[in-house]
Amino acid sequence: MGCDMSFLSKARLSKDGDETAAGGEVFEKRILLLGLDNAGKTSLLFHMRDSSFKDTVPTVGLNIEHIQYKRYSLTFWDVGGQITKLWRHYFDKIDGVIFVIDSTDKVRLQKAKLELEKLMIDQSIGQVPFLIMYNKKDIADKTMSQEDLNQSLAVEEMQQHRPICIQDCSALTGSGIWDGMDKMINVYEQLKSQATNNAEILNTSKQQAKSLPSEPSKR
Ligand SMILES: Nc1nc2c(ncn2[C@@H]2O[C@H](COP(=O)(O)OP(=O)(O)OP(=O)(O)O)[C@@H](O)[C@H]2O)c(=O)[nH]1
Ligand SMILES: [Mg+2]
Repeated sequence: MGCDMSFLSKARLSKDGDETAAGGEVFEKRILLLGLDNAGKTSLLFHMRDSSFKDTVPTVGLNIEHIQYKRYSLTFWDVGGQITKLWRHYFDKIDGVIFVIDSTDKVRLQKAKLELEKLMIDQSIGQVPFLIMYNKKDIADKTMSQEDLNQSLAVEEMQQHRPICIQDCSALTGSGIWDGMDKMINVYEQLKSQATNNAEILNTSKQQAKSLPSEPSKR
């Protein structure tokens, strides 16, 4: 499943467009990493940072990492999954959410769904894109298929509320991690080109308005 782009007209635009020393534009995004404890959020973050798998301990509080990827300066906020009530403290001014699911954990899938649903309808998060990462895909004999996971989580229904991308991945092997980020970045690129188009349309209509005679011509 790719990304449903129908939300584009509703999504908010973030503060883009700082210049780098080299003259290219850099786009800053603040992304929250959420999901139940043991889902693999910190492992994914460390793999993005170091390109290798690192041992983790359960996160108490949060980890923050800045990662440069393509034209994007990404700040990830990895919040511990044990006390989900604390997540709301980090909802302000975010540009996206990565929700990590342990694809081998059938028992807690419904709990993960409940937490995800709460986020989907939370007004304070805004219309930012969500990327759902089905992690631990390397555990071949235990992982649920993407189709089954989408169905159990009712992803299609959730897509009515906000933009959602889906990605299988493994923080152990690294597979799928950057494919997921590319999907998220693709959404940002679409939002950007939509904003440019809107600005051009506004500009053209302003110019057309200026070129109209201010008073009707008298014969
Ligand atoms: N096989 C496998 N194990 C993984 C993967 N990702 C994480 N793990 C393991 O799952 C456990 C939990 O990983 P963490 O990254 O600490 O999970 P977390 O979501 O940050 O958990 P909290 O900090 O408690 O919220 C650790 O033992 C990891 O080594 C994966 O893709 N494959
Ligand atoms: Mg953690």
